[in-house]
Amino acid sequence: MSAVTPGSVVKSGKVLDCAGRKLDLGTPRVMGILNVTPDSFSEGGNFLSVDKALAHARRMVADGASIVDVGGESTRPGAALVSISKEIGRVVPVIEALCAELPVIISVDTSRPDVMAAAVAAGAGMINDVRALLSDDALAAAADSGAAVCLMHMQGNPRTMQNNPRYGDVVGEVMTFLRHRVAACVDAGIARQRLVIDPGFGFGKSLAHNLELLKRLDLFHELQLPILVGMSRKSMIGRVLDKEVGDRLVGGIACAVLAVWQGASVIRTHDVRETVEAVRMCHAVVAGGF
Ligand code: 7PJ
Repeated sequence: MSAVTPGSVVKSGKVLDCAGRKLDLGTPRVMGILNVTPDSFSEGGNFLSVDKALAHARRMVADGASIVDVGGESTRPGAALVSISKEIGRVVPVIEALCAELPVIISVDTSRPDVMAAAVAAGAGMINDVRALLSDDALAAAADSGAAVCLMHMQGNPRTMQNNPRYGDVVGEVMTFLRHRVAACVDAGIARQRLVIDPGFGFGKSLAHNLELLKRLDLFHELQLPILVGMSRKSMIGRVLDKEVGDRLVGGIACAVLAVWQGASVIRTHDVRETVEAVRMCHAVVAGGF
């Protein structure tokens, strides 16, 4: 821990522009995961109806989530492909209902330009794209939307990414990728105040790669953008602790704390209540002032 400067969070204290709404990232925020897919790996099929999705989102907001991330296409290896209209049909009614009721930022987890546009028209303030706007027309759709964008790193594609991930220097290569995507966004007219970066834990990374990225997360401040991380219930925790997906909460909290300690601004999680508590405790130490 000696290489880590606890004050680093102050460097990335920023306000994120989410289609005109401002999200203050001066304190780290928790993004709650709302899957509206029948096949996502840890909560498969639980929140398929709008009412169930709403109830779960209400719970996450009451527990302290500042962002709710709505996903209609599973990125799990081997997951079935969903048509664009099916994805829109899943996420838009949920986003409309959430925006009408909840005082938080709604994010859409998608790589498809038509879904981005429909979701932002329905009230979403953030686009969370695991493909970092590399799909055809995604850059322009995101730029036009005015929404904030989370740019995530992935090596390969979801179907094959875990087959044999390879890097010379994982931190350097992920950072180079994100630097190029940030530049592409700025060139396309997306202001830096709308951008968040994410190393993409588990997306084309071995256990060793994931652990190194977490250990060196503070290096990503070089890009001078807020950092989002998603490690909740992922296999990096299962592998270290030898735990099944339903039994990874404590490991996930440890990862969240290590990320906030190094200045992460947003923690994406299934376990909002516990993560909010851990993040607040960690931030109290990081921010000082006592
Ligand atoms: C991530 C994500 C992540 C961002 C998923 C899962 C797999 N979006 N979407 N970062 N992971 N930004 O939730 O386990 O790590 S889907």
